[in-house]
Amino acid sequence: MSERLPVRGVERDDLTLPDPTPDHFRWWLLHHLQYTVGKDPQHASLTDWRLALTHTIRDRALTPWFESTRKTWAEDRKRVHYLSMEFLIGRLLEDATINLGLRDIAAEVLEGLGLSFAELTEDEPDAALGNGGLGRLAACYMESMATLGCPGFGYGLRYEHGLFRQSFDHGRQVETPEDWLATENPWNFTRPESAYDVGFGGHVAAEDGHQVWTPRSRVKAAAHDTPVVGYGGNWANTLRLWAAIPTADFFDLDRFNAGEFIAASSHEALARSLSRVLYPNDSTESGKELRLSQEYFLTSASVQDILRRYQTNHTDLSKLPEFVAIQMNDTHPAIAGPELIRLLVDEHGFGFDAAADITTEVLGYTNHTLLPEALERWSIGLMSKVLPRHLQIIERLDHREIELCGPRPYGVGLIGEGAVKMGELAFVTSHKVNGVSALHTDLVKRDLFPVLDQRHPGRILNVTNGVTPRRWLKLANRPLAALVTDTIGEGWETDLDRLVELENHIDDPGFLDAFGQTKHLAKVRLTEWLSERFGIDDIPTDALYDIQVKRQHEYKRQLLNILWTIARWQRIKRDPTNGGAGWVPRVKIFGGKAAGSYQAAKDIIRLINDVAEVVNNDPDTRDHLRVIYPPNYDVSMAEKLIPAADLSEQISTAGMEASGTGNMKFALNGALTIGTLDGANVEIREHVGADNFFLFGLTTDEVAAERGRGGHARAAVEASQALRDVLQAIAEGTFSPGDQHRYGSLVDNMWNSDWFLVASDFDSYDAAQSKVDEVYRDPASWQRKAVVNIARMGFFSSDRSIREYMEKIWDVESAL
Ligand code: 26V
Repeated sequence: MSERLPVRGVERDDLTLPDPTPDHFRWWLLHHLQYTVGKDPQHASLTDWRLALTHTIRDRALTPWFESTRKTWAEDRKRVHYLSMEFLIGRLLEDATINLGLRDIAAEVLEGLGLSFAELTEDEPDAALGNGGLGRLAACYMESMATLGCPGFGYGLRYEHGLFRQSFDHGRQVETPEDWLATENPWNFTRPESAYDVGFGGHVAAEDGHQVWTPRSRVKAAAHDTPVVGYGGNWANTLRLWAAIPTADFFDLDRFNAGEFIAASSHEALARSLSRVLYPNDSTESGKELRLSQEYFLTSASVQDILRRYQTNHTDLSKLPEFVAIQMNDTHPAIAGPELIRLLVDEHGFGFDAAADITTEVLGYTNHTLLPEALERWSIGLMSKVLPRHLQIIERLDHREIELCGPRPYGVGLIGEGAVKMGELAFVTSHKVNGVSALHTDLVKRDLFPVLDQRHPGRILNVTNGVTPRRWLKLANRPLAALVTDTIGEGWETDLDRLVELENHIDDPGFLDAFGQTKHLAKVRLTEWLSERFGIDDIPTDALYDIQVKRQHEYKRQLLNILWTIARWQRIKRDPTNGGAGWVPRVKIFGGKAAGSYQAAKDIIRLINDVAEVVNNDPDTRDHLRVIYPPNYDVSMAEKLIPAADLSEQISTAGMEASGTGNMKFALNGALTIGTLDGANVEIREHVGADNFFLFGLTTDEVAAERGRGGHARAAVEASQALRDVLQAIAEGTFSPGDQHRYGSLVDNMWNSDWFLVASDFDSYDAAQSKVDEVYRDPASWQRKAVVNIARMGFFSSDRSIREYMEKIWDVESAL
């Protein structure tokens, strides 16, 4: 059935495809349309052609995929396994086409057929198997690992429904289910032979001195593979997503025969729910049994798969760390420690300490947030119900930590206040723990794990995040990418530090002008799309594009941005000519989803839309100020918005944004940042220089001090005339006619609480925004700064990040 059959007479290169000529490519495309998609070219739809193109490109990805797999086996190489509950991959077709070097030929052939490459690629559903930064980072890292020839796997869940779709109803966010699997997905290879049972619940009993776990139920995890091709097509790795399928014992034939049709399949429904839907990152309420079960489902299937693969050509499991590295993307897969120990002890006869040592050498843990509500804790009650054997192991690990490092202060252990602390668990079962920016890593050491850091010196390290320049420059911004290539030659795609060579041209007016044209082109392209797609018309293309796109969260302070926008509107109304100087026209663009149950964030979305309604329809200000909020921000929308930005809003309360990665994408596309000293903003500013960054706001330490001052909110509001005017307008119902109290609690919060220090930073932000206007009035000066930003972005390539992981955490070498 699923075993390999020995074959004869098939040589390695028999089926390897040569580089295609346009004629070949055309032949393959028509072949796939007819014989794979099954459509007559005379009757094929856009989707039919897109599927045919995908198969044509996919064919070319398979050779490097097979070759990479063979080479890894042949050379018995160490592999990296990136475990993540989220992979926010977006569309794959154009990315794969570019990485395989087929973009030009594909476009040419399609044009010859009267078709458009852009239209075809736009037809692909955007795979949104993630919430935001953490999931998108996983996708960038998969692409960089493939580009660098780092042998590896991504392991995740194949959610039937990714992140919900967002629409607006009279300004209010409405969520509807997302449906990316509704159409056939040619990138998916189902691997029924790679399936594992994952147990849940039940009990543990001691037998002959061993602990034996008898789960109450089992769910089968079935592998679905997607090839991830690196730039240049020299290497490809696998993204393996698990789908939950009910096993035979999930269907109760006795009950069915007794006429209990629904009860007979209730277990089946439970089993399927494991990979049914992605959790939005708001779930602060406890009792999320399904979430814990999803985490274990991903982790157990992946760890079993990793051991199975290792044992294919190894017998000695104590050598596992020489061949296997597992990275935990936040604590979501942190049950990997106990799971690996369980398998080593219960199924392979290892002693507990040996198993724990092996596990710790294999695992690494990346922390992505300090927000208390996002630090996972699972109650003892839930753990003992769902994972009783793992709870035993965690208790033992907790004792072992004391055995190894001595007595410790109260509150430091893996278990506290009736719950397992997953961050602490991940920490003690990993040989390396990393933060995602220099500042964040300092705070991980200082505030999150100060005692564990002392007890395990050197375990915490920093690896600053990065983004892939293939998707975020070459794919998203073709005109700018072409200008870069014309100016410094090829090769920057895999050696992003070479962008510094652009600085040789910052005094060349011709070059600056060419850069300005690429920016203008991106604005034109964006406005056309906004008009076609959302009916948002007449957006000026000669304005300053000021963009904030990211998940809606109070700490990210979209509120600060919209309050300032109101202040601007009031000023324009008060002084239409700006004292004769005129106003720098601004297009303010917002994008991002709020988790369905996060009311405060949803209120802010509504306020932004309400403000847009008033401002955009005000004939006094229309020419100087627009506010737009296209719904359903996703990876594909980011690819359109980011290239058009002049100004990148990175304005979180200092100390709260672990890194940010949008900040890097914007700067790489020549936007200047207005930002706080938070996350990777700090390093971006160091790289581009203070003159080329609009800094404002309190620092992390000042934030702590300010919060400690009684009445800080009221004091800050009272100190700012501009802010008071804004809050008064909101409170009077200026943006909610007939519903004066709509923003009552928002305004009240500003005066009386303001945890995120919007008021405290308002005037500083306002001053930075004035500076923005001033610089923008001198196009050459602005463009010079923008180009310096691009030129200094080399450090923020995810290739650099992945090289650091390979060297400092995974101890793995490139196979290329
Ligand atoms: C928490 C939860 C809680 C339960 C339900 C599902 C869920 C999903 C995600 C999270 C935590 C998300 C943490 C996160 O996304 N952090 C972001 O990571 C980025 C990549 O390192 C970083 O750039 C952002 O600053 C950081 O907010």
